[in-house]
Amino acid sequence: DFIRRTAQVSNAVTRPFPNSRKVFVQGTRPDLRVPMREVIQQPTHTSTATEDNPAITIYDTSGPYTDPSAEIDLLRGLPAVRTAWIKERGDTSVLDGPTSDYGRSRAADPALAALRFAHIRVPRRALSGRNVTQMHYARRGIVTPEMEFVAIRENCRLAEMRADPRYTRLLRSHAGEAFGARIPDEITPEFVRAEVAAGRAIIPANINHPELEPMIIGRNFRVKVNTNIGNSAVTSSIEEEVEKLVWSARWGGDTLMDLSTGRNIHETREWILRNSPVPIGTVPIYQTLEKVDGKAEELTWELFRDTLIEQAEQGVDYFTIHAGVRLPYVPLTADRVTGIVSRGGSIMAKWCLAHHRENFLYTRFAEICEIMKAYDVSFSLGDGLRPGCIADANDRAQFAELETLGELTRIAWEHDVQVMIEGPGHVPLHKVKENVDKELADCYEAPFYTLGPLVTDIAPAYDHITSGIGAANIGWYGTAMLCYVTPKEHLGLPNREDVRDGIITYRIAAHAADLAKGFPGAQLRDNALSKARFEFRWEDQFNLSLDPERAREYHDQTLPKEAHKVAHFCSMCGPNFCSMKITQDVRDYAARQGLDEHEALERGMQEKASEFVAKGGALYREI
Ligand code: IRN
Ligand code: FE2
Repeated sequence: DFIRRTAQVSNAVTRPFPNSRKVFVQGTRPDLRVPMREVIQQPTHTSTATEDNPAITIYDTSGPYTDPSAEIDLLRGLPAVRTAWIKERGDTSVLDGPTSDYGRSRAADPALAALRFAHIRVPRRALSGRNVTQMHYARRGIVTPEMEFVAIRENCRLAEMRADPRYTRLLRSHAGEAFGARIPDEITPEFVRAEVAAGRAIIPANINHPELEPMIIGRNFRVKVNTNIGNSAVTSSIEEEVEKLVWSARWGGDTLMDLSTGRNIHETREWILRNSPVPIGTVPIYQTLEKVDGKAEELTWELFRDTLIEQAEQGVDYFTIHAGVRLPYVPLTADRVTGIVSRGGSIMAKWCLAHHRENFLYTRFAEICEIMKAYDVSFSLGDGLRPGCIADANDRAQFAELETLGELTRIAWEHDVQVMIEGPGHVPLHKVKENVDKELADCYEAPFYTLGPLVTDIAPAYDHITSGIGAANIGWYGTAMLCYVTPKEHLGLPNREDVRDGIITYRIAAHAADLAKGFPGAQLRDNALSKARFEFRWEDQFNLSLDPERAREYHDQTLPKEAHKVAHFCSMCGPNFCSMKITQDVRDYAARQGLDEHEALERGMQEKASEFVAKGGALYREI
């Protein structure tokens, strides 16, 4: 009954983007098709001519949900686009449910047995002694389909556009300042392989998440955005969880962490994974804590290990593991204003203190690596001692942990396990760069993944903004992925609109960083949108924006009529005082009079000035 009700996600989260269509760029094999979104533009009409504007291709995280031709049935899950790639490598075996070593939790869970995904998906693991990580292949010189996929995806048809004269002016761009990042002019599959082999980038892609559209996290690629979802004791059903995933991917979440706790945690995760085109991360210590009824001191390595295997087998792509919270570092937090603010960090600190023993995640780290490499789960090494306020930023506790994360990175890489490093938190703007520099040095350039940081503590209800400022800066300096923060941070559970505000804020930060770094082709969308704005192509201005729906909505609050969508003004300055209209008038005037544009501008401005005075000189007017 429950299952039947949730077979489809609602139109509220899948409604198509205006004037957009899904396009696929074909790779070297027929089953390698990289989805992108193309925004169709309208022609420019001037007094003298009509000019066509070319379509703009946009990096697309939304998966099949925005493809009107895709048949989506949540009961079946998304098409498993990677299955053939994984099978062909010949290094995995199929797990046969309850009889497998790793199947204990599945067998013990009657609710899971009722799930209908079993008929379409059989979990796999590496054949004994084999390693199935993208890093392992990369280091042996193998370019996997996943690597080719992300190369095509990062480029977003840049080579095609460079060869097409209609894009020449739109491709103009500033050189960036990349702080030691080395971004090539075009991303090749071989470049992807080399970056993954060096540990500078990761492709989170569990062999049991074949529904995934691969993406890459590294500072020589586009800056990515992670979103978080979770249920809580008081809210959320499973169908709401899947809708949250679709919602997150729609607005541009590149990855998603399922931070659910409580009842149905395993089933919730299964539904999310089977229906997710983006990599899914979790913090396995949360579920382990549930298994001991919330008593941190009762956690054991064995329980944690079983939880890791359970989740790895389901297809989780990356695990936050707080292995750097070492016993001797806990006292370093004693003088802090806000102590330990990480959930996972505080759980492990409590365990360490209760037993007065070293963190078992640290002492068992090599054993954890054995599990990670059997499924290709990436590490997201947790920042359990991140600063929770401006006063605690960059303190000894934070940096001691970071140094340990570097030591653990080395161990993971000995196992060819992919690693990224989690970072803060709350940091004043002038201390942000030091975080990146230290992370790159101490963790051997493993990708950095930060939560904001918030650059001030004084704006609860606006912490998407306080953190978005830190995120744009830290992304520019070299952080590879930004963990979003919603306006409800520190206050409560975000609702759907909060999530949207958080994601859009972080897409702004990530794009600002890409522009500043000079990522090839990043400026195209800015150029196209600005040209549309200048030419009063309102529809194109909305459609090219990060949130076309809200842009249109705000415009329509004052100028709702269809006719206004071609009007050469908006309600900010009104019809007579629009600077862009004046400039265009001047250009037309110059063309007609055979004048130089500067002379015409002088004359035109004078005319407008008299017009302004004649009309009473009011700057704000009702329209
Ligand atoms: C990201 C960077 N630093 C922390 N994060 C995210 O914070 C992490 O990936 C996870 O989604 C969330 C909660 O982590 P704690 O509070 O358990 O450390
Ligand atoms: Fe905080």
